[in-house]
Amino acid sequence: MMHKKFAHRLLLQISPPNEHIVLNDPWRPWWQRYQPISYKLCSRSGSENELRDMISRCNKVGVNIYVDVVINHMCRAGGGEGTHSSCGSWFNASKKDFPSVPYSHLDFNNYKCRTASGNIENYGDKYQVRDCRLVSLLDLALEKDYVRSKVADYMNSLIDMGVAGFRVDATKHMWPGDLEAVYSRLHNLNTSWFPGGSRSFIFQEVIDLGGEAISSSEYFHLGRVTEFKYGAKLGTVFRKWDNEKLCYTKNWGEGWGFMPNGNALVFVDNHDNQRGHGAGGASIVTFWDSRLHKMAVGYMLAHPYGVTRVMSSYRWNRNIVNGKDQNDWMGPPSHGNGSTKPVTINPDQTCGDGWVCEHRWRQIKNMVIFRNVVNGQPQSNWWDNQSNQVAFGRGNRGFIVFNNDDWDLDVTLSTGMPGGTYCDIISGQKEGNRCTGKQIQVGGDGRAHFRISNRDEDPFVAIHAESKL
Ligand code: LAG
Ligand code: CA
Repeated sequence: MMHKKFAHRLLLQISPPNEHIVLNDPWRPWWQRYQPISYKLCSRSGSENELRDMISRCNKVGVNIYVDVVINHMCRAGGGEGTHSSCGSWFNASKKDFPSVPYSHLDFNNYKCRTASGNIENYGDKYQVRDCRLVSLLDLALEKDYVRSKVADYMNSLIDMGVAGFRVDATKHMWPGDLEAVYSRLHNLNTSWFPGGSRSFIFQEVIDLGGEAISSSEYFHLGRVTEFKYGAKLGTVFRKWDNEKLCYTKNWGEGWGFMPNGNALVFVDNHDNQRGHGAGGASIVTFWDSRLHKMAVGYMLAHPYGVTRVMSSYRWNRNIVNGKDQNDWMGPPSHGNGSTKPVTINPDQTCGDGWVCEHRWRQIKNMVIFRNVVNGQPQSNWWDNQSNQVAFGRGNRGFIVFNNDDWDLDVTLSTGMPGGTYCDIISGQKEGNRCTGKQIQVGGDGRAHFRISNRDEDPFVAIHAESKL
């Protein structure tokens, strides 16, 4: 039997844990971790032993680890020669020599790429996108059995340590057949933590907003795929840009032209688009707009579409000039030697020292529990005011109400929930036999009265089966 504490299963994606380049200009940007030097497990986050220790401590408390694997490329073509790397491995970027893997110039897509610069110049040409260099990064020849075996060995070393799966970086830039060959070599998950025969959960990063040569669907048979339209559209809706209204999300999901529910990995923001990298643009809602962010993440977690991912961030000196953040490169809170500082936890359980930890915000943490409590239930009892006030349930297990209008919400709704007194999990939660925030009375007929001021700290209310007194 599952221990109660484990009933709410949590998944955790970590930054690339392998050896990466170390850069001085700009100083230790976060994106140095997307420039591999080898598959040794030491990064600015720590050593192999520290990684192993984290994986086993997390697995013990029901938090499974998913690793961001950068397997399309190594460091930048002009990345120099020397030991400016996180484990101190020597490399020579201009000779394409990475002896700690080892990879030599034979392991890269050299003349296979037909552009003059050797870089991707036209996203309308799928050969360029797969065989040329993404932003000058040395492109691996994944068609080679040798390269496939090195990549699979790296992923297997992580599986054997106890990780549960992978976020595959830059998937669009790799041929589906090459990925299939790599995935087919992966071990089953470690039976110290997972049932025998378990396979990795794989989600692949493909930016497909439409209008390019490569479509997300080319990767559906290999694993889940990121749906970048989701956060871009949800941000537009919550910001009320382009005349969008929350009531238009009645058919949210496939009805909005997103990929099939069973293929999608969805998120409000990610490490790229929260700072203007990647895709999504200005509509993306991040912790910098915390009130909207809590609402958008709440909406995502309440809605049945997709497998959901919550972002957890650090703060940086954001400095937007003409729409571009001049400090979009700034890395996490770091020591003088560039290693990442530990996350400090305040007495109230929030994070300190520059760590934002959205996943610890009460509203977001409680909505993750909501999602688990309503798991498997269909969307039900939709209501809207033809503007930005909407409500919906998940069978008889949960109900949520949003007020993103500039006036109060005051309405009686059918919730589908059994009668009783429920604690709102946004303004507070259930503690013992009382609510620390608002209480919602559901009548024997399933109807309940909701009042949400547009000036509330968080203008939404959510109740679920386990928040009942
Ligand atoms: C990804 N997904 O496909 C990651 O989500 C994204 O964070 C990675 O880019 C990218 N693919 C490559 O793994 C990040 C930064 C880039 C950065 C790159 C390499 O968003 O800005 O490029 O990592 O570190 C940087 C400079 C470029 C330069 C390149 C090589 O911004 O101008 O050409 O380094 O020097
Ligand atoms: Ca490639």
